[in-house]
Amino acid sequence: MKVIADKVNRAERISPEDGLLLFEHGELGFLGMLADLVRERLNGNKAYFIRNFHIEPTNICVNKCKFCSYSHHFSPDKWELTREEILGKVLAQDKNVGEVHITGAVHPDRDIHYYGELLKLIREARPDLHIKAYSAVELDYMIAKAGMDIEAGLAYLKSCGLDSIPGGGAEIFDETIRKIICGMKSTSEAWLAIHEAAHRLGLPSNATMLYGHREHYSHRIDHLDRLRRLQDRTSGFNAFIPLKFRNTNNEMSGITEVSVVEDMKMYAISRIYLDNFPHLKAYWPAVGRKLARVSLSFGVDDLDGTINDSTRIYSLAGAEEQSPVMTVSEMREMITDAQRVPVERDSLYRAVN
Ligand code: V47
Ligand code: SF4
Repeated sequence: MKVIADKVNRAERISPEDGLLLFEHGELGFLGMLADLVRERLNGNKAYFIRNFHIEPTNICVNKCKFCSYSHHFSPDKWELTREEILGKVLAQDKNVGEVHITGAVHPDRDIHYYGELLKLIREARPDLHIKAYSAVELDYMIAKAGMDIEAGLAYLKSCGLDSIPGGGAEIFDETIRKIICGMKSTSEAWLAIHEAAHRLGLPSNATMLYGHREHYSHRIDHLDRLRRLQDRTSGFNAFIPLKFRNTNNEMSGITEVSVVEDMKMYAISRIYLDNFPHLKAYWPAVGRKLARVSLSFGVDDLDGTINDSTRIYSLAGAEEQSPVMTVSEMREMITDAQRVPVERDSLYRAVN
């Protein structure tokens, strides 16, 4: 532990073995202290938030992930928004809302041209809005369906208005566990290749990890390590977002959710391990606002956004926030309460206002 602390102090990279040791034997206060050091080195006293909203176009899905409470396989209804409904959601937003995050299920009948036209429609309605859209899993399906290669597909979507890619669909890269919990989904290799291609085209992205289910600590380190190696090559990731598995209303409901201590360990070790990721995000609709507040002391510097009650992925899976909305003053208050300076950001982490 002393050797690892010395490395972190000297801003030296820790090894996979060090990371595993931290998971297995690191005491929470010690991990928090090291993570705080890394966070402060990268982000000073700032903690970020953004005014954003989500659009979830459909819950009709070709896949059947066992942890999913959102898709039509586990919901009483099957639905898809029309273009008019999507446009209505965009037009309903205040002009200070700077980002839309679009992600949903993998619809069997929608192809890349449908999603490209959607981007154009949104771009025309709000030329200033940053469009962060389509997880690598959605992209993989729509690009393959069009018979395009990854680079051509992404370049087409970029030309329609795509600005960046969200981090969903990464789940857990270890192939054995991935097969058990979401065997039908795009492979880990495909997820990584799509993000790498996006970075080459100048589209930044985020990365996530679903933790607290069937995986072992070694699988978490393997996941972090594959991301760290990709980021070494491209520097295209903005943020890493650990996503705690929530067990309501899905095929994995028999698995007990991990403790808050485990959540904070996950944040802290992610911050220490991913020394080349500028930001660590706590997605408050998934963990609840109390835990998001605590996470600011375990390496987190970004609380995502105001959301405006526009996502159901987590409320359906049992998260505390059933109608997630956070006002700008609540964001500021939460951050100030943690002795940080609140910074309203745009999608590229530039301060606004
Ligand atoms: O990939 C689904 C996760 C992800 C459950 O890029 C679940 O800024 C826990 O990726 N328990 C989609 N997690 C959401 C996502 C995301 C969220 C916020 C910000 C960003 C960003 C990306 O949600 C899926 C999956 O890992 N998920 N079901 C569940 N039961
Ligand atoms: Fe479909 Fe995504 Fe749910 Fe998997 S997690 S079943 S890809 S909506």
